[in-house]
Amino acid sequence: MLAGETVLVTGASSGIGWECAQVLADLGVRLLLVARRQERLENLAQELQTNYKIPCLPQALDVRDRLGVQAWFQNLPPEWQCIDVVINNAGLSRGLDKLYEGDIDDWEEMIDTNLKGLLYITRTVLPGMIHRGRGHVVNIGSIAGLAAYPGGNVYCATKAAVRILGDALKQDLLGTPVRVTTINPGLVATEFSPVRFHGDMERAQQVYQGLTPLTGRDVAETVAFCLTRPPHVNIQELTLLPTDQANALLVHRRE
Ligand code: NDP
Ligand code: 8X3
Repeated sequence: MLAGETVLVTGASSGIGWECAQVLADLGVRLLLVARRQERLENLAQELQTNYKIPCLPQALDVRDRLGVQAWFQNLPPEWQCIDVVINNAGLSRGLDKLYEGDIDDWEEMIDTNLKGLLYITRTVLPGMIHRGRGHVVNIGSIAGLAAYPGGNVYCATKAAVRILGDALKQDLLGTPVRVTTINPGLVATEFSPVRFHGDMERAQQVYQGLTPLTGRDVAETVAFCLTRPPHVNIQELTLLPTDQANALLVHRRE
């Protein structure tokens, strides 16, 4: 169903984005892979081209760079400009401080990446989708967008904004065949926690201690499920949690 379509994955150098690339490559799509770490993208592209014989274009891009996003799109080779699917996955959290003690640089980074970056990418690729009468926007939200947790403040706010933007975009697209899906994962074992804690691996590992988190592959397979529904079916929002997690605040840890 998806074979031959051009799929843009942001944040493809790690975690959920990296797994989305793997799962979608297996479905025979053409992959446009972006993130800041070019070498990782090139290794991934090479692996996918070899294993799945699909076209891949790895490109370094910082989604926070508004003009950079525009220039990136304008300079895409013509055969890559008709993007059928975008997976807005690039994102991060920084810190777990109380709001009144928070590092404002951390806030800027989260807002600029999770919110503004997602908007820049979406604004850039959507007109073509509408013009061609086909397309699907998948936004990776979070359980953190459904309810806040202590210290989650700005990260949770960015993910709540992703949900509302998905809802708003669906309304703006009504009457077009372009679909919009927001996926809200709970705890997923990726580089997310090491990034949140600025490389403090001990603290990062504590997040998943005593429970079985989701894997990036679990989320990627869910993305693939949403993308492969028939054209009249739009999964608007989907939350997936580890069995050991009930909500953003409540998890079950074994001794
Ligand atoms: P990772 O840290 O493993 O991956 C994050 C990806 O985002 C990397 O590829 C990173 O690449 C990319 N990225 C970060 N900043 C930028 C930027 N400015 N421009 C381009 N790419 C960027 O974490 P996850 O895979 O877990 O995170 C993916 C998404 O899933 C995020 O939006 C996150 O909020 C969300 N999420 C994660 C959950 C979890 O528990 N892990 C749960 C719910 C949602 P690079 O550094 O090379 O730029
Ligand atoms: C990532 C999941 O609960 O750490 O969005 O915020 S959580």
